[in-house]
Amino acid sequence: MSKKPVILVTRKLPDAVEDRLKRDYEPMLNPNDTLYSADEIIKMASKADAILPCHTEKFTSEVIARLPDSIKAIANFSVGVDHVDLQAARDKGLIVTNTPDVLSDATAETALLLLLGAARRAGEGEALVRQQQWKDWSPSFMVGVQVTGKRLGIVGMGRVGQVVARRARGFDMNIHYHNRSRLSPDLEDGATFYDQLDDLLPHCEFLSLNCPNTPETVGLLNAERIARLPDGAIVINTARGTVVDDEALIAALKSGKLAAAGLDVFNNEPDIHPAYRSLKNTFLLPHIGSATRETRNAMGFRALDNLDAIFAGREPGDRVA
Ligand code: 8YV
Repeated sequence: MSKKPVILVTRKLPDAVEDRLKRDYEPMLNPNDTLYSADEIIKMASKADAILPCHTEKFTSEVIARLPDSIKAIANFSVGVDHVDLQAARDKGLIVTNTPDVLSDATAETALLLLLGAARRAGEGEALVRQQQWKDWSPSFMVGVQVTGKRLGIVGMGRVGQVVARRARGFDMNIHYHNRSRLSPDLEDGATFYDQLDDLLPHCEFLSLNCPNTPETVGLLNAERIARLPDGAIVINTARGTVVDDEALIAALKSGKLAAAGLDVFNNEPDIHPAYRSLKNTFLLPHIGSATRETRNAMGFRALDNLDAIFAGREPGDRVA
């Protein structure tokens, strides 16, 4: 019987995923879910044929260059691959895969949760109840922004953006979007397309960021772009923290230019800009976009489908490098 490939799994994965790993591979598991350093990964990788990491492990060009030749693939447990230097991986002949599709519903749910939570001041209200600071009711108490029928601008109308649009239509929201390319009429489903991001912004009572982290999107929501939003707009981010210029967003939340922001992703997670915590008009989540049982299982199985293909000599379905 030929030896099963050895897979270095950097984080604790759902039980069902680890069971399949044990059945089909020789996994090097991380039962305590320790966050490995690059040096530790490089050392452990010398015994492995592939790595199954999360976005918490950074595969910079330096790390990739130091990976042992035994490693054939990096099969990510994530759709975003901004933690991997794809060009360095290609140069080293590594196959890199991700897990698209399976987390679109969960991430869109989180976007809607942020949208509602930010608009209706859910974080602030929850803290009042929890800290026994809820003293009274009055017509002016905890008044927020109504969501129903408002205009929602979506930046990045890929898989997640399209589901956000569908769910938002349940609140009778009018969908406007900017994307690298215009969607076909059936996918667009009546949404208004803007070729230029700057032309979209003045229409956005709500703005949802759903674009990947690429050199083009770093700092995309900066002071100039925020100025183009209507006064009192609400910004939602389930994409990556890098898409936002923190100082500009914080200034706009402080001045009242923006009514609120709902954020699941941040620059420098988990050591986020402290001002986000002290502002009352932020609704904050700790990067839980894909954190449902169903989705985390599906992400793991998708990563394993990719590994199965790689070790069977087939082209993996989700190859990004
Ligand atoms: C995941 C994500 O939780 O898949 C992504 O790109 O941002 C998250 O939803 C995380 O990346 C898992 O590694």
